[in-house]
Amino acid sequence: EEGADVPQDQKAGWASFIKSLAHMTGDLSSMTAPPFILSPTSLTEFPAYWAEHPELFADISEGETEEDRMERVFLWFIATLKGQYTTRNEKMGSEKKPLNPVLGELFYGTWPDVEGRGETVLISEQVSHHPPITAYYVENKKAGVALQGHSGQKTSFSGTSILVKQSGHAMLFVTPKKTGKQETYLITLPKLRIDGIIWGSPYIELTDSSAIQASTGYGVQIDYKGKGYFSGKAHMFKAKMTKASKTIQTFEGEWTGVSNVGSSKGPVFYDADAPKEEITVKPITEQGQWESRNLWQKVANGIRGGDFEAAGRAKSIIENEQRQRRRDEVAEGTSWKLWNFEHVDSDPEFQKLVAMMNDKTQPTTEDAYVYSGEHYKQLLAGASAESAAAAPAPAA
Ligand code: HCR
Repeated sequence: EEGADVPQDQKAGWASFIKSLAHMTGDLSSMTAPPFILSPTSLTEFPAYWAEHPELFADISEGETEEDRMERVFLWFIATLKGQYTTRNEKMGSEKKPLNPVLGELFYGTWPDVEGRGETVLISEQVSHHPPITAYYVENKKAGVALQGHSGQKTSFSGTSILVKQSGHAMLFVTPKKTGKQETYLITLPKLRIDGIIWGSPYIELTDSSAIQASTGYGVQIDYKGKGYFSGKAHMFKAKMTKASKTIQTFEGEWTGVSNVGSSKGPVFYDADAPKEEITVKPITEQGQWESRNLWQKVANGIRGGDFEAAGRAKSIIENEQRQRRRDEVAEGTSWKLWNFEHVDSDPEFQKLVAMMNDKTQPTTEDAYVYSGEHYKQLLAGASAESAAAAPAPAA
């Protein structure tokens, strides 16, 4: 029955939300959805999904050969997918509507240095509100691996599913332990289909293809299929690693489960049951006012506690303040300055890698957000100055 998973008192609200999808013009972020589908988490937190397997991220630079490193990059990429696209279903029962970040919103966190693998840090920032775009930088200095990217979404409605085209791309920078010579990998993003809308229990299926193109000439194309394509299973992929149009290796399986090298009878490539490590974030009381969990605290508490009026009021305060800022900027002839990133129209390394890519997996836009880390570095310097001041004076 339609709306089977929608709470009784929100069925009318869900039905009108579905109707409104047909008239959707811009992005979904501005749309009002009934409370049961709201998530207390902002989209600025999502880039953390790139590093929830910090050991696989760090291990990339340990690869002995160009081919080995390409395979390690691909392994790490596949390992991120389950977290990226199914976490809300696992934690909250279905895909939910995340909080729409404000311009300038920040999300900072780390994964600890365990067994000498090095610390991994995440710097995430909302760099555009209309359309919503989040830029991120993930780095393990010790390992010599860094990821710089940005993510936006263009949504439409098919009548039964929400279709999401991801805009943006990521660049992975690897300094191999073996050669010490930096390699780059351009990563493009899959398309999403949000199914289960009619029942009120949305979930994601990945569609079409994405790719990873290395400066070494190696590349991987990944084709995604849902139920009834390659087999009766959901969340399937097939991938092909090539160099100079020559196939080096194939992979296939479930991105939420087991995948194999070669055919489904080949050796296990990755098992998505492997535990993931969540990011460590400062306590809210120590966060700055632009940091996501601090900024949205009242809204999130309202959503979690079922007090949607309080959530709504808190959200209006934030949004009104934002509107006022934008009006002030217009009046003063100024514009918002990003904290940690710089917008560029394109860059030579990106162009070089795109040219090596198959048309159908190429990103739709060339622009990028280059990490400067200005605000994050100031914060670190401030923190160490504080702890230095608090520490006892060194003995003379
Ligand atoms: C489409 C989506 C917002 C964007 C989310 C993205 C694409 C963001 C970048 C991450 O790296 C991966 C990612 C995962 C999410 O699955 C995806 C979200 C799923 C739903 C949400 C819509 C804006 C909200 C749809 C509202 C429905 C659930 C009623």
